[in-house]
Amino acid sequence: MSEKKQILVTRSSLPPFGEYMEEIRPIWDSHWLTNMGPKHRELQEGLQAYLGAERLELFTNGHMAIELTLQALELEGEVITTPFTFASTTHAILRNGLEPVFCDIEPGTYTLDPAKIEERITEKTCAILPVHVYGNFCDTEAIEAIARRHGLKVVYDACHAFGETKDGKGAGTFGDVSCFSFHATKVFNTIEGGAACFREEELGRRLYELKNFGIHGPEEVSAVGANAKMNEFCAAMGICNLRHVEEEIAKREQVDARYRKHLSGVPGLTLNPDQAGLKRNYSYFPVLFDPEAFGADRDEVFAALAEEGVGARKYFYPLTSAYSAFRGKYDPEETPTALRVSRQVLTLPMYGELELADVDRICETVLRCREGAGA
Ligand code: T4K
Repeated sequence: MSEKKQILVTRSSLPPFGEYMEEIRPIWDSHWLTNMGPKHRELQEGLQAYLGAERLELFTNGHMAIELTLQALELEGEVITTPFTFASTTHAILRNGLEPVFCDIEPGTYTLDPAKIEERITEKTCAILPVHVYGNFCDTEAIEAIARRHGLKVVYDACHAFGETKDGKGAGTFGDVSCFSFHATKVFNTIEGGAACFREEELGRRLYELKNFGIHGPEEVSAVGANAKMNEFCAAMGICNLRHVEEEIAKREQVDARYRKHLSGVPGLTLNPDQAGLKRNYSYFPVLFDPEAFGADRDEVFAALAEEGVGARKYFYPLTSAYSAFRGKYDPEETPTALRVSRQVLTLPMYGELELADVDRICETVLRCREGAGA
């Protein structure tokens, strides 16, 4: 009996081994391993240009970029946000002593629904924290108009939007701050890493200090910061991967097209939408399964794929508002669209090296789950 080939939801993209070795040689020679060294500075400049950001600070990961951004903005009170996201978004709010106020998402893009934001604003609201989930772009115009009307800050969780442009504008140019993740599972990785993109010089100074314990000078610590500095080996990985990222995105586009060839127009399946003016990065391939119309529910498809050695994932189930950590403090029923999407969504494997024949096999398994398909 032959062992089934295992396919996981993603696979880190890596540069050629020799290229990385060359990149880290100067680190060996200089013994300068971390604390904002030359590789850190080089990657910072490269990313600033690539993301179209006026200013950019690097961090150990996307989570610390968000958490320290909220701290640097000196926010107090309530933050309007989406529960349809990774733990990080909600945790960053709570770890700053702020209160998340969960707002529902749009059924088409799964991003924060601007029509539902204003009813959630109170005198305590200080900011909006939307997520460009799966690289689907938020309605930035509507969100930022609301923020202006009410004097609120906007911090985008852009952890899924690396390299995207909306109407020609880089994803790093929106809101007061846009935060990115460069985790191993992302389109672009620095092993672990992240960045915040922004315009204000003073904010940059605060972020720089907060990621280094709040150290202001050799004899002054002016804030309660953390240690969130990207090290030189991670920066070197980023420098290499940045040279290949367009190639990675182009390969993912082929994978996306192959999935669509098999799954578009199938009753009961909803694929990621087309968004006018958006240059995509193809970071995820989410599919919603409507059990009535498709004939099988998300969990049945998940199990069938697992049986075939395919590790699809339920990103993002459960909603963050339903986490046991919060002991029933929030009510997921208050965001019915997010709740439905979280129960129907499955993200299928997506990475540049994924073979198209494997995409065919994954789709065959998915389609075999339909009622009466003769599995
Ligand atoms: N905001 C949003 C919206 C996010 O999605 C995330 C992170 C953040 C904020 C915070 O950014 P970071 O602080 O993480 O930079 C993964 C990632 O750890 C996480 O970065 C990501 N979102 C989340 C959606 O997915 P897990 O627990 O599902 O990862 P794991 O270990 O199960 O890996 C998934 C698959 O990736 C594996 O099956 C195989 C592959 N893989 C994994 C690793 C660790 C590799 O190929 N290489 C690897 O090194 O969270």
